[in-house]
Amino acid sequence: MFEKCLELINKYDNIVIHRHINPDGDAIGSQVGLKYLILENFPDKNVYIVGDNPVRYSFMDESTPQEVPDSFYNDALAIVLDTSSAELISDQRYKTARETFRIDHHIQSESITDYEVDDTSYESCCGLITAFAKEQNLKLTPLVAKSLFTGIVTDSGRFRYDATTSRTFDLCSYLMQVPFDTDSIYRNLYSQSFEDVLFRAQFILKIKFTSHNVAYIYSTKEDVISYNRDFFSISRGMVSVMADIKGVDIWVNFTENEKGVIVELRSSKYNINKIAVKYGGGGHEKASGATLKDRETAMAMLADLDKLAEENGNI
Ligand SMILES: [Mn+2]
Repeated sequence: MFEKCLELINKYDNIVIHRHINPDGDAIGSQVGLKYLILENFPDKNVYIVGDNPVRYSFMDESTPQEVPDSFYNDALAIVLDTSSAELISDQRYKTARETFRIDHHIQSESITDYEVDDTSYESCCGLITAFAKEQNLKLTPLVAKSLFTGIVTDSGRFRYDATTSRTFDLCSYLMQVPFDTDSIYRNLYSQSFEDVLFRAQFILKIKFTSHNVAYIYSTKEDVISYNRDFFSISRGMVSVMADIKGVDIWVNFTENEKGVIVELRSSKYNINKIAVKYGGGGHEKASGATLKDRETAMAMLADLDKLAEENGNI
């Protein structure tokens, strides 16, 4: 599956690894994991990682993005990880690389690189990088294994989402042949400041329900200013306060910004992706996002989600 990837890595001395903006554990884990996997097995290569700041995931080892001069791209391979959407790639200079390759597990909307491996049956991009290491018999290091394991853990919802399969555990078993501290990963993932606990509590109090039990939160532009937080920690960060409520199978977080209304949709049971796509968004079957033009469109989407819940028997 990864022959072309190996061929390209062999061919280029200069490699830049890109990921999506607002990186999550999988984006950072796959980026750092692949970088050190290449450096360990091809020690003469120059491999860099670029992108915006990892913020929430800055606890991950070696996650700080590097400075790469424009000229480096002239004779470089750019590898794009964990995104299927061109505008979500952090650092658009990937387009200036001699050749481009993409490894991803998202539903593909368009072809954006010269070559790619896109397999939506994987729980994470880190799972795919691990499969690459295993298939090509590459040597792992503790840093590589820890980075990839972190991405598998975060993107599988701690091994909880449907995408978690026996292969997920096979790949983790493979990574754990190398010693690394799993407890430190979980400590970093679960610990939160008291301020964050209070912030979540504020959102919990804002939860509303449609007649068929779709949970939602709507934050206006004014609300967003009053939170005094970065947008991402409000929009994607707070959707999870509605997870695990008994009787709620669909939940949505609407957050206004200058582009319109940013929506994060989740479901524990149903395919909400089709509704995200209907409104120009995308993502996964049970976790998708979209950007809507105004509150009215947001309410139309909420009505569609309510209908989906009704059709599936929610009272
Ligand atoms: Mn991912």
